[in-house]
Amino acid sequence: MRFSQISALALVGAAGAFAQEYIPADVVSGNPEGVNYVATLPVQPFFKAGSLNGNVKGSVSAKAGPGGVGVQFDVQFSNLPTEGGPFIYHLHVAPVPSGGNCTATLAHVDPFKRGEEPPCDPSTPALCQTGDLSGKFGKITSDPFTASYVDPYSSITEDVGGSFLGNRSFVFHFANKTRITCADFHLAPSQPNTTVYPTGSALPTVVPPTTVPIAAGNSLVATLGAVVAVVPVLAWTLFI
Ligand SMILES: *[C@@H]1O[C@H](CO)[C@@H](O)[C@H](O)[C@H]1NC(C)=O
Ligand SMILES: *[C@@H]1O[C@H](CO)[C@@H](O)[C@H](O)[C@H]1NC(C)=O
Ligand SMILES: *[C@@H]1O[C@H](CO)[C@@H](O)[C@H](O)[C@H]1NC(C)=O
Ligand SMILES: *[C@@H]1O[C@H](CO)[C@@H](O)[C@H](O)[C@H]1NC(C)=O
Ligand SMILES: [Cu+2]
Repeated sequence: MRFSQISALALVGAAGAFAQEYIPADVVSGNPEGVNYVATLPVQPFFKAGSLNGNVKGSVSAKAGPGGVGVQFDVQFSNLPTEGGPFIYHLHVAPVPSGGNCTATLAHVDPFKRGEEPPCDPSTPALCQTGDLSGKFGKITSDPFTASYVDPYSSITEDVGGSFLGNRSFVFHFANKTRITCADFHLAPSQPNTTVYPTGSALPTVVPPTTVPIAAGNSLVATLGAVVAVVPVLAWTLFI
């Protein structure tokens, strides 16, 4: 009896391990309209070496997704280091202590205990760490950089404790994960319910031709951006 019980448990365990490596994150509904959390980077960077000129400038803003499902993020960054990209950013578990120690923000928000490796596959975002925003929605490949997207797995209500971001922080990293700067989320004046973007989509921004490529690997992105920007101008010139 005991043997068969143990065998059954072992089988269930093995099947579980093979069938499902990760627990998919829950979609969060009931995020309240009119609640807006914003985290704005400080004037001084945490990582002071390298090619920084002052600090990276930018913010991550969070409000309810369409119908309260998920969180719409509006992110903007500029004044990036000229090397060490493409840069990544995540929601981190703990807030930033006074003094700005980004190490003390601890690990990524990961209520489903997925862990760091292998890296997030953006085609299966439910299996990524909920806080891995650049893993799911794109690394920072231009300066300035803006993006807007809805993450179904984030929360701005304390009822959903693990994925709640209001008492946490985000960290901005070099590609090699070294922490450059970080900021806490704070309640901000609510934003009107204006444009919402499709779940999981990035804002369709045209990269301005002045965009500076921030790493060799990104010159293609910058070139494509320039082409996208130039083609309509050519078309217009032919038209008039
Ligand atoms: C914003 O308004 C639209 C249209 O009225 C609605 O479909 C959407 O759910 C609203 N957004 C939120 C966050 O409630
Ligand atoms: C990460 O990259 C930055 C920029 O290139 C560099 O200054 C820093 O020393 C690197 N950190 C590690 C741990 O290699
Ligand atoms: C920053 O925080 C980490 C983790 O809490 C700690 O080990 C480290 O000593 C702190 N650094 C400074 C300069 O306080
Ligand atoms: C943030 O709030 C949530 C919900 O109340 C809680 O579960 C979590 O432990 C809090 N985290 C920190 C760092 O205070
Ligand atoms: Cu991080």
